[in-house]
Amino acid sequence: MDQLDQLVAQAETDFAAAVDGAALETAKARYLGKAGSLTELLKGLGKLDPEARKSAGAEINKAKAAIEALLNARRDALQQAALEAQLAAEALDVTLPGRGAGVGGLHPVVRTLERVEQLFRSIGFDVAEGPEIETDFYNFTALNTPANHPARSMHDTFYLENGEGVMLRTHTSPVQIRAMQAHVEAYKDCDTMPELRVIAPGRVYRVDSDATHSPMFHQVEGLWVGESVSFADLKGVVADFLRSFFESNDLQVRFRPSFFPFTEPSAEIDVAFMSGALKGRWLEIAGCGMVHPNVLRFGGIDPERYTGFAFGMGPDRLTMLRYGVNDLRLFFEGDLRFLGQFR
Ligand code: 2U9
Repeated sequence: MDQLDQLVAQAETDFAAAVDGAALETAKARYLGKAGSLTELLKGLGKLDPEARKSAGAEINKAKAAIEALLNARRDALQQAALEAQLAAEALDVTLPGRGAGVGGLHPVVRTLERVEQLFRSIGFDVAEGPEIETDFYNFTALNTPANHPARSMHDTFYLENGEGVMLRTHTSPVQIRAMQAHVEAYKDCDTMPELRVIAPGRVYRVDSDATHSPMFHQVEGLWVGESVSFADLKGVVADFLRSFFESNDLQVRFRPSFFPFTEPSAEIDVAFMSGALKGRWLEIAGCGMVHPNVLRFGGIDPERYTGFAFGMGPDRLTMLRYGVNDLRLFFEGDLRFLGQFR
Protein backbone atom coordinates (compact mmCIF):
# COMPACT_ATOMS: atom_id res chain seq x y z
CA MET A 1 0.00 0.00 0.00
CA ASP A 2 2.67 2.40 -1.10
CA GLN A 3 -0.03 4.55 -2.63
CA LEU A 4 -1.67 5.14 0.79
CA ASP A 5 1.64 6.07 2.45
CA GLN A 6 2.22 8.56 -0.36
CA LEU A 7 -1.25 9.97 0.15
CA VAL A 8 -0.65 10.44 3.88
CA ALA A 9 2.72 12.09 3.18
CA GLN A 10 1.11 14.35 0.55
CA ALA A 11 -1.65 15.32 3.04
CA GLU A 12 0.96 16.21 5.64
CA THR A 13 2.76 18.50 3.15
CA ASP A 14 -0.55 20.09 2.05
CA PHE A 15 -1.71 20.69 5.61
CA ALA A 16 1.63 22.20 6.57
CA ALA A 17 1.33 24.59 3.60
CA ALA A 18 -2.09 25.84 4.78
CA VAL A 19 -1.45 29.16 6.54
CA ASP A 20 -4.92 29.61 8.08
CA GLY A 21 -8.13 27.76 8.97
CA ALA A 22 -9.80 28.37 5.58
CA ALA A 23 -6.80 27.03 3.62
CA LEU A 24 -6.70 24.00 5.90
CA GLU A 25 -10.40 23.19 5.27
CA THR A 26 -9.78 23.39 1.50
CA ALA A 27 -6.84 20.99 1.86
CA LYS A 28 -8.94 18.65 4.01
CA ALA A 29 -11.61 18.46 1.28
CA ARG A 30 -8.99 17.14 -1.16
CA TYR A 31 -8.57 14.02 1.01
CA LEU A 32 -11.66 13.54 3.15
CA GLY A 33 -14.32 15.50 1.22
CA LYS A 34 -17.09 13.89 -0.88
CA ALA A 35 -14.79 13.68 -3.90
CA GLY A 36 -11.59 13.43 -1.83
CA SER A 37 -8.88 10.89 -2.65
CA LEU A 38 -9.61 8.69 0.37
CA THR A 39 -13.35 8.83 -0.14
CA GLU A 40 -12.79 7.70 -3.73
CA LEU A 41 -10.62 4.80 -2.52
CA LEU A 42 -13.28 3.72 -0.04
CA LYS A 43 -15.91 3.83 -2.77
CA GLY A 44 -13.68 1.55 -4.89
CA LEU A 45 -13.68 -1.19 -2.22
CA GLY A 46 -17.01 -2.52 -3.53
CA LYS A 47 -15.26 -3.78 -6.66
CA LEU A 48 -12.89 -6.03 -4.68
CA ASP A 49 -13.58 -9.59 -3.50
CA PRO A 50 -14.45 -9.93 0.21
CA GLU A 51 -10.96 -11.04 1.35
CA ALA A 52 -9.09 -8.26 -0.46
CA ARG A 53 -11.83 -5.76 0.54
CA LYS A 54 -11.29 -6.56 4.22
CA SER A 55 -7.53 -5.94 4.24
CA ALA A 56 -7.70 -2.99 1.80
CA GLY A 57 -10.50 -1.45 3.89
CA ALA A 58 -8.41 -1.78 7.04
CA GLU A 59 -5.40 -0.13 5.31
CA ILE A 60 -7.50 2.73 3.92
CA ASN A 61 -9.12 3.33 7.31
CA LYS A 62 -5.66 3.38 8.92
CA ALA A 63 -4.56 6.01 6.37
CA LYS A 64 -7.78 7.96 6.94
CA ALA A 65 -7.16 7.98 10.71
CA ALA A 66 -3.58 9.12 10.09
CA ILE A 67 -4.75 11.99 7.85
CA GLU A 68 -7.42 13.02 10.41
CA ALA A 69 -4.76 13.06 13.14
CA LEU A 70 -2.49 15.23 10.93
CA LEU A 71 -5.45 17.52 10.23
CA ASN A 72 -6.27 17.93 13.92
CA ALA A 73 -2.61 18.54 14.79
CA ARG A 74 -2.34 21.22 12.10
CA ARG A 75 -5.64 22.77 13.24
CA ASP A 76 -4.35 22.97 16.83
CA ALA A 77 -1.03 24.44 15.63
CA LEU A 78 -2.80 27.12 13.56
CA GLN A 79 -5.09 28.02 16.48
CA GLN A 80 -2.11 28.25 18.82
CA ALA A 81 -0.21 30.46 16.34
CA ALA A 82 -3.25 32.75 15.95
CA LEU A 83 -3.57 33.05 19.73
CA GLU A 84 0.13 33.83 20.09
CA ALA A 85 -0.07 36.48 17.35
CA GLN A 86 -3.05 38.11 19.10
CA LEU A 87 -1.28 38.09 22.48
CA ALA A 88 1.83 39.62 20.92
CA ALA A 89 -0.26 42.33 19.23
CA GLU A 90 -2.09 43.19 22.45
CA ALA A 91 0.99 42.94 24.63
CA LEU A 92 0.84 45.10 27.74
CA ASP A 93 3.98 45.72 29.75
CA VAL A 94 2.64 45.99 33.28
CA THR A 95 6.16 46.69 34.55
CA LEU A 96 6.36 50.07 32.73
CA PRO A 97 6.16 53.08 35.07
CA GLY A 98 2.82 54.95 34.99
CA ARG A 99 2.41 58.11 32.90
CA GLY A 100 1.28 60.13 35.92
CA ALA A 101 -1.18 63.04 36.01
CA GLY A 102 -0.21 66.17 34.05
CA VAL A 103 1.31 68.89 36.17
CA GLY A 104 -1.05 71.87 36.38
CA GLY A 105 -0.17 75.47 36.97
CA LEU A 106 -1.67 78.82 37.82
CA HIS A 107 -3.20 80.85 35.01
CA PRO A 108 -0.81 83.68 33.96
CA VAL A 109 -3.40 86.32 34.89
CA VAL A 110 -3.84 84.71 38.31
CA ARG A 111 -0.07 84.83 38.75
CA THR A 112 -0.21 88.58 38.01
CA LEU A 113 -3.11 89.07 40.44
CA GLU A 114 -1.24 87.25 43.19
CA ARG A 115 1.86 89.34 42.53
CA VAL A 116 -0.12 92.59 42.61
CA GLU A 117 -1.86 91.54 45.84
CA GLN A 118 1.42 90.61 47.49
CA LEU A 119 3.07 93.92 46.56
CA PHE A 120 0.16 96.01 47.85
CA ARG A 121 -0.18 93.89 51.01
CA SER A 122 3.48 94.72 51.72
CA ILE A 123 2.57 98.43 51.99
CA GLY A 124 -0.51 97.91 54.17
CA PHE A 125 -3.35 97.39 51.72
CA ASP A 126 -6.21 94.95 52.36
CA VAL A 127 -7.58 92.86 49.49
CA ALA A 128 -11.36 93.11 49.10
CA GLU A 129 -13.82 91.23 46.91
CA GLY A 130 -17.41 91.88 45.94
CA PRO A 131 -20.28 90.61 43.76
CA GLU A 132 -19.90 90.44 39.97
CA ILE A 133 -23.61 91.22 39.55
CA GLU A 134 -24.15 94.78 40.71
CA THR A 135 -26.89 97.33 41.13
CA ASP A 136 -27.07 100.60 39.28
CA PHE A 137 -26.29 102.41 42.56
CA TYR A 138 -22.98 100.68 43.30
CA ASN A 139 -21.78 100.38 39.70
CA PHE A 140 -22.67 103.91 38.52
CA THR A 141 -24.51 106.31 40.86
CA ALA A 142 -22.09 106.04 43.79
CA LEU A 143 -19.23 106.54 41.31
CA ASN A 144 -20.56 109.91 40.24
CA THR A 145 -21.56 108.57 36.82
CA PRO A 146 -24.60 110.60 35.69
CA ALA A 147 -27.79 109.00 34.35
CA ASN A 148 -26.99 110.03 30.75
CA HIS A 149 -23.34 108.86 30.82
CA PRO A 150 -22.37 106.75 27.74
CA ALA A 151 -20.96 103.96 29.98
CA ARG A 152 -24.53 103.27 31.07
CA SER A 153 -25.63 102.52 27.49
CA MET A 154 -26.56 99.01 26.37
CA HIS A 155 -23.56 99.13 24.02
CA ASP A 156 -21.12 99.11 26.91
CA THR A 157 -22.86 97.38 29.80
CA PHE A 158 -24.33 93.86 30.07
CA TYR A 159 -27.72 94.34 31.75
CA LEU A 160 -29.48 91.32 33.23
CA GLU A 161 -32.80 90.46 31.57
CA ASN A 162 -35.76 91.16 33.88
CA GLY A 163 -33.34 92.68 36.37
CA GLU A 164 -34.38 96.16 37.46
CA GLY A 165 -31.15 98.15 37.14
CA VAL A 166 -29.08 95.00 37.64
CA MET A 167 -25.92 94.42 35.57
CA LEU A 168 -22.55 92.70 35.34
CA ARG A 169 -20.13 95.12 37.00
CA THR A 170 -18.13 97.18 34.49
CA HIS A 171 -15.34 97.88 36.99
CA THR A 172 -14.37 96.75 40.50
CA SER A 173 -15.06 100.23 41.93
CA PRO A 174 -18.31 99.09 43.65
CA VAL A 175 -16.10 96.95 45.90
CA GLN A 176 -14.36 100.10 47.17
CA ILE A 177 -17.68 101.88 47.75
CA ARG A 178 -18.70 98.94 49.95
CA ALA A 179 -15.26 98.98 51.62
CA MET A 180 -15.68 102.67 52.49
CA GLN A 181 -19.18 102.06 53.88
CA ALA A 182 -17.97 99.11 55.97
CA HIS A 183 -14.95 101.09 57.21
CA VAL A 184 -17.13 104.03 58.25
CA GLU A 185 -19.57 101.66 59.98
CA ALA A 186 -16.73 99.92 61.86
CA TYR A 187 -15.39 103.22 63.29
CA LYS A 188 -18.68 105.15 63.66
CA ASP A 189 -18.26 105.50 67.45
CA CYS A 190 -14.64 106.70 67.28
CA ASP A 191 -13.31 110.28 67.11
CA THR A 192 -10.91 109.44 64.36
CA MET A 193 -11.08 106.86 61.63
CA PRO A 194 -7.87 105.04 60.66
CA GLU A 195 -6.73 105.23 57.05
CA LEU A 196 -8.47 102.96 54.57
CA ARG A 197 -6.15 101.17 52.19
CA VAL A 198 -7.73 98.58 49.95
CA ILE A 199 -7.28 96.98 46.56
CA ALA A 200 -10.11 95.28 44.65
CA PRO A 201 -9.00 92.66 42.11
CA GLY A 202 -11.49 90.70 40.04
CA ARG A 203 -13.45 89.99 36.88
CA VAL A 204 -15.37 92.78 35.15
CA TYR A 205 -17.57 92.82 32.03
CA ARG A 206 -18.07 95.16 29.08
CA VAL A 207 -19.64 94.78 25.63
CA ASP A 208 -16.36 94.75 23.72
CA SER A 209 -14.39 92.08 21.85
CA ASP A 210 -11.23 92.18 19.71
CA ALA A 211 -7.49 91.37 20.01
CA THR A 212 -7.08 93.80 22.90
CA HIS A 213 -10.60 93.67 24.44
CA SER A 214 -12.48 90.72 25.89
CA PRO A 215 -16.11 90.93 27.14
CA MET A 216 -14.78 89.54 30.43
CA PHE A 217 -11.51 90.96 31.68
CA HIS A 218 -9.75 91.72 34.95
CA GLN A 219 -9.15 94.85 36.93
CA VAL A 220 -7.28 95.78 40.04
CA GLU A 221 -8.34 99.03 41.58
CA GLY A 222 -6.83 100.64 44.63
CA LEU A 223 -8.07 103.17 47.12
CA TRP A 224 -6.26 105.02 49.91
CA VAL A 225 -8.31 107.39 52.07
CA GLY A 226 -7.00 109.41 55.02
CA GLU A 227 -6.70 112.88 56.53
CA SER A 228 -3.71 113.98 54.47
CA VAL A 229 -3.58 111.76 51.41
CA SER A 230 -2.22 113.69 48.40
CA PHE A 231 -1.56 113.31 44.69
CA ALA A 232 2.15 113.12 45.62
CA ASP A 233 1.37 109.96 47.63
CA LEU A 234 -0.50 108.58 44.63
CA LYS A 235 2.49 109.17 42.35
CA GLY A 236 4.89 107.54 44.79
CA VAL A 237 2.76 104.47 45.46
CA VAL A 238 1.95 103.84 41.80
CA ALA A 239 5.49 104.43 40.47
CA ASP A 240 6.96 102.23 43.20
CA PHE A 241 4.43 99.50 42.51
CA LEU A 242 5.10 99.53 38.75
CA ARG A 243 8.90 99.35 39.21
CA SER A 244 8.48 96.43 41.64
CA PHE A 245 5.96 94.66 39.43
CA PHE A 246 8.13 94.87 36.28
CA GLU A 247 11.34 94.36 38.32
CA SER A 248 12.88 97.40 36.66
CA ASN A 249 14.35 100.30 38.66
CA ASP A 250 14.82 102.47 35.59
CA LEU A 251 11.20 102.09 34.39
CA GLN A 252 9.93 105.55 33.38
CA VAL A 253 6.48 106.52 34.71
CA ARG A 254 4.51 109.61 33.67
CA PHE A 255 1.11 111.04 34.62
CA ARG A 256 -0.98 112.66 31.87
CA PRO A 257 -4.04 114.78 32.76
CA SER A 258 -7.29 112.96 31.97
CA PHE A 259 -10.92 112.70 33.04
CA PHE A 260 -12.93 110.09 34.96
CA PRO A 261 -16.27 110.83 36.64
CA PHE A 262 -15.09 109.30 39.93
CA THR A 263 -11.79 111.19 40.32
CA GLU A 264 -10.80 114.88 40.23
CA PRO A 265 -8.14 115.67 39.21
CA SER A 266 -7.57 112.56 37.08
CA ALA A 267 -4.58 111.22 35.21
CA GLU A 268 -3.61 108.51 32.78
CA ILE A 269 -0.45 106.60 33.77
CA ASP A 270 2.09 105.66 31.09
CA VAL A 271 5.26 103.59 31.43
CA ALA A 272 8.34 103.27 29.22
CA PHE A 273 10.83 100.41 29.51
CA MET A 274 14.51 101.32 29.16
CA SER A 275 15.43 97.99 27.58
CA GLY A 276 13.85 95.08 25.73
CA ALA A 277 11.59 94.93 22.69
CA LEU A 278 9.38 97.83 23.89
CA LYS A 279 12.32 100.07 24.82
CA GLY A 280 11.53 103.80 24.83
CA ARG A 281 7.84 103.52 23.84
CA TRP A 282 5.23 105.11 26.14
CA LEU A 283 2.50 102.56 26.99
CA GLU A 284 -0.79 103.34 28.71
CA ILE A 285 -0.94 101.16 31.79
CA ALA A 286 -3.44 102.59 34.29
CA GLY A 287 -5.68 105.46 35.28
CA CYS A 288 -5.86 107.33 38.58
CA GLY A 289 -6.86 110.44 40.44
CA MET A 290 -8.02 112.00 43.69
CA VAL A 291 -11.37 110.50 44.69
CA HIS A 292 -14.20 112.87 43.72
CA PRO A 293 -15.87 114.46 46.79
CA ASN A 294 -19.25 113.10 45.64
CA VAL A 295 -17.82 109.56 45.64
CA LEU A 296 -16.39 109.95 49.15
CA ARG A 297 -19.82 111.18 50.26
CA PHE A 298 -21.56 108.12 48.72
CA GLY A 299 -19.09 106.02 50.69
CA GLY A 300 -20.17 107.84 53.86
CA ILE A 301 -16.89 109.78 54.19
CA ASP A 302 -16.73 113.56 54.82
CA PRO A 303 -14.78 115.11 51.92
CA GLU A 304 -14.06 118.21 54.03
CA ARG A 305 -12.01 116.12 56.45
CA TYR A 306 -10.68 113.26 54.32
CA THR A 307 -9.06 112.95 50.93
CA GLY A 308 -8.19 109.86 48.99
CA PHE A 309 -6.57 108.65 45.81
CA ALA A 310 -7.68 105.83 43.59
CA PHE A 311 -6.20 104.00 40.64
CA GLY A 312 -7.29 101.31 38.26
CA MET A 313 -5.32 98.99 36.02
CA GLY A 314 -5.80 95.92 33.86
CA PRO A 315 -3.94 92.81 35.07
CA ASP A 316 -4.55 91.22 31.65
CA ARG A 317 -2.54 94.00 30.04
CA LEU A 318 0.09 93.83 32.82
CA THR A 319 0.43 90.10 32.05
CA MET A 320 0.71 90.72 28.28
CA LEU A 321 3.54 93.22 28.87
CA ARG A 322 5.35 91.08 31.43
CA TYR A 323 5.34 87.96 29.24
CA GLY A 324 5.26 89.55 25.75
CA VAL A 325 1.82 88.19 24.76
CA ASN A 326 0.23 90.11 21.86
CA ASP A 327 -3.35 88.76 21.81
CA LEU A 328 -5.53 89.10 24.92
CA ARG A 329 -7.92 86.37 23.71
CA LEU A 330 -5.21 83.71 24.24
CA PHE A 331 -5.70 84.11 27.99
CA PHE A 332 -9.34 83.04 27.84
CA GLU A 333 -9.38 80.29 25.17
CA GLY A 334 -8.06 77.59 27.52
CA ASP A 335 -5.54 76.22 24.97
CA LEU A 336 -3.05 74.14 26.99
CA ARG A 337 -0.29 74.72 24.41
CA PHE A 338 -0.46 78.41 25.39
CA LEU A 339 -1.17 78.04 29.10
CA GLY A 340 1.47 75.29 29.55
CA GLN A 341 4.20 77.86 28.84
CA PHE A 342 3.54 79.64 32.15
CA ARG A 343 4.05 76.70 34.55
C1 2U9 B 1 -13.58 104.49 43.96
C2 2U9 B 1 -13.18 105.76 43.56
C3 2U9 B 1 -12.39 105.87 42.45
C4 2U9 B 1 -10.57 103.90 40.07
C5 2U9 B 1 -9.93 104.39 38.82
C6 2U9 B 1 -9.21 104.41 36.73
C7 2U9 B 1 -8.94 105.67 37.10
C8 2U9 B 1 -8.91 103.84 35.40
C9 2U9 B 1 -8.91 101.89 34.01
C10 2U9 B 1 -7.55 101.28 33.98
C11 2U9 B 1 -7.50 100.20 32.97
C12 2U9 B 1 -9.88 100.80 33.83
O1 2U9 B 1 -9.19 98.34 33.39
S1 2U9 B 1 -9.09 99.61 32.83
O2 2U9 B 1 -9.56 99.79 31.52
N1 2U9 B 1 -9.16 102.54 35.25
O3 2U9 B 1 -8.47 104.52 34.50
N2 2U9 B 1 -9.78 103.66 37.70
S2 2U9 B 1 -9.38 105.91 38.66
O4 2U9 B 1 -11.19 104.95 40.68
C13 2U9 B 1 -11.98 104.76 41.75
C14 2U9 B 1 -12.37 103.54 42.17
C15 2U9 B 1 -13.16 103.40 43.30
C16 2U9 B 1 -14.44 104.37 45.17
